[in-house]
Amino acid sequence: INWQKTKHIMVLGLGKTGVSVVRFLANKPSLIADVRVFDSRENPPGLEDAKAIMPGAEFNTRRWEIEDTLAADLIITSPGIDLREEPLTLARDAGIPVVGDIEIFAQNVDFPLVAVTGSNGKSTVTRLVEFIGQQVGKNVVAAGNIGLPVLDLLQLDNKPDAVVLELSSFQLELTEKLKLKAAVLLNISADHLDRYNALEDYIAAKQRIFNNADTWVLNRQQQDTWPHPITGKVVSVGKDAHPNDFGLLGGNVDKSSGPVAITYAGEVVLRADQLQLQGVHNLLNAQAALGLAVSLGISIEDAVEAAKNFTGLEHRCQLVSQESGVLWVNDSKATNIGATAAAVEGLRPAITGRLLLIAGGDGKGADFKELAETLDKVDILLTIGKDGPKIGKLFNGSRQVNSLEQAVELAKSLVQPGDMVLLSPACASFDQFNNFEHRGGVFCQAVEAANGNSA
Ligand code: UMA
Ligand code: ADP
Repeated sequence: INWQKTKHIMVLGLGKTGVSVVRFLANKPSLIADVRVFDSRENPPGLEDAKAIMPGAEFNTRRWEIEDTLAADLIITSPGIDLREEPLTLARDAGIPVVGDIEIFAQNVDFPLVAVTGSNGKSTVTRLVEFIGQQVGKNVVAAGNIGLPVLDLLQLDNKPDAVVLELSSFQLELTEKLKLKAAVLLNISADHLDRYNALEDYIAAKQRIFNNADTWVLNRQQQDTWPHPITGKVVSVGKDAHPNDFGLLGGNVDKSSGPVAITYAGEVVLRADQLQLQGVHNLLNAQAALGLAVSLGISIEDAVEAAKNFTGLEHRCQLVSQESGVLWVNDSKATNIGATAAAVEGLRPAITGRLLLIAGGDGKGADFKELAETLDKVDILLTIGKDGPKIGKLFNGSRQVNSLEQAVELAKSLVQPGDMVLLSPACASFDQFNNFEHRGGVFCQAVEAANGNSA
């Protein structure tokens, strides 16, 4: 980006990203450009903040048109905006640079970076790397899709020793110069298909994370997502044993018992019961986090010791009650099929009784047939929300209920000691809730009420 020659900047979106972009521009001494900000909502969340930060900018609460984009000589867009829309494709065809916040950050940052992408597990791995870094006394900060806009890192008084970026496919679509010490693509399962013409486009966006990465952390069980050619130093993770890289020892993932330990270079480094996270998928997440921590110069021994103290994140396979011997698990963050498959398969070995699954919501265009195999491991299915019936069709005897509270009440009447009730919706929440946190919160309250009422 040549800021000296940029005269007309257009900022698209006024959520967290848009506000951080405006803040960055307001703090840029050499900026000569006028700034026009757009959000198609009447009352975008960041409007007042952005106005206070940059009173001289022009703020528009309307849809941007072709005339607007073609009048700009730099367009800075938010990840929620679809790059396939005409005003943007025409601008790009006309040679007008369209960038995101991550690319601007990449061109201005001078501290070490590692990054995490994948359909599922990003936040868990990102927070675990941050946690490991902090436990060994480094000032490591997590940013990006996890919530802290990356450009705000450039304004910090205390420069971080390293940053862990959680990156979505949307953010990766526009990165060119993102230099990373290490990057991981955890897994790919169908998601966000409303934003891509084909699954291949979604995978290609995720693979861009490796373009300028020294170390590539790759999943051995998902080789169809490996970029070609491989030009970085590979550190692989996987469910199987491996003589040189990360692997798992023992257990039978598809049968009754889970794996017992994480290995590195053929040696056991962490037993499954030393980690406070549930499920086989979290053993993979831990491998990836250890791989990234090592690339930041942390010893594997120190990283493993730190990882033992990590308690995991809310709404991700979080055990919320064991009242009367029934396990109630909140996995509200499972917003796609892959996450629900991982939860069911990863938790199944821990259950002595039956598994009751609550699923449904907004499927974002997913084809639920891919969930059929997972549903074979479920004993009782209750569905909720807009696309609940689509999931229900795949399961004999499933029941659609009107609300999550009703699902919990019904579940309570059906379960007995040894059973697990798992909220893992395989869908986004916005048909019935503000966000996944709201959905998880409603579940937890309903579980408490149901168990309280019965006492
Ligand atoms: N907007 C429009 N028109 C549109 C789309 C959006 O005007 O067609 C406006 C919205 O009104 C909004 C603004 O654009 O006010 C910005 O929207 P945004 O959706 O890009 O949201 P931000 O608040 O900037 O948050 C983004 C990420 N959001 C998305 O990718 C959708 C946040 O990830 C991220 O934490 C934040 O930047 C900081 O980097 C959230 C997310 O849902 C958690 N991510 C997806 C996911 O994890 O599945 C990818
Ligand atoms: P993301 O940030 O990618 O959405 P999270 O760590 O928040 O990832 O987890 C999201 C959901 O995906 C949770 O429901 C969790 O149970 C599931 N999950 C976590 N790690 C994995 C993994 N490695 N493979 C598949 N599913 C996973």
